[in-house]
Amino acid sequence: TDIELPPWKVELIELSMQAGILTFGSFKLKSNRISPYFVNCGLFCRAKLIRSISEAYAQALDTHAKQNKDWGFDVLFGPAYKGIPLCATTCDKLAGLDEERWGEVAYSYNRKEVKDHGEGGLMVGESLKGKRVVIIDDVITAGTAIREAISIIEHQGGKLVGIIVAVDRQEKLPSPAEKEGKGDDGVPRGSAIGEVERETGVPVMAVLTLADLIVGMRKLGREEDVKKMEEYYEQYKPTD
Ligand code: OMP
Repeated sequence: TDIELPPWKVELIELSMQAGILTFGSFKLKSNRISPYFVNCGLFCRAKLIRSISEAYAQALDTHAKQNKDWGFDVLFGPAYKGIPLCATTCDKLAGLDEERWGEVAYSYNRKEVKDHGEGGLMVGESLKGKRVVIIDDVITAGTAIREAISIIEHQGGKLVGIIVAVDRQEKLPSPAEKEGKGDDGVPRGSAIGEVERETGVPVMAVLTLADLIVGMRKLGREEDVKKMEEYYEQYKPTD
């Protein structure tokens, strides 16, 4: 974790801490792991916060496209609920960055309950059928939420070409016992992101990683929290 962080990352981490998006305590995760930190992207709900995070997503997507000339996408899919404001605001920022390249990109999201009147259906926004789709989501831990989003895209006839999240927690895949709530078996495993990349063959991009959060918190003088994050990382760090 000796990496130098660009100033915008330190600022984003500081803003997130002030807004309670990045919090410290004891949190039970979807994967049943108990974490000393939690990232609540639902709280990017104030003007300058949603602006910063959507700009960061847009920058990351634009940079990836510039570095991979044959890569691009038609639709940004934001899984309900937390992905919904993210896909809309990031689309807007993409057009602002480079209208020529991104002006025709669309967004789309799913409903949690299928609507049975009016236009009906599961999806809102651009159809995914035959389109190149990028998933935009909040946090990856074990990859469960992302897998659900991937299966929606498959059902809708879209072609997944990438995934972007705000935070990659850089954790190893859970063991079968862990999934049943029995705790970590201490066996080394690959990362959740690596596994998703192998399964899908598409890039998984992250605005921030746990390593970034650690460096940022250290810069902000929060040594106590840094220690807890490092201990947690030691327990769940992936082999890749
Ligand atoms: P996985 O499905 O295990 O990858 O966990 C990711 C999901 O867990 C996210 O989409 C969130 O709903 C939630 N989560 C957070 O929002 N922030 C965290 O710091 C950790 C989690 C989590 O439960 O792992």
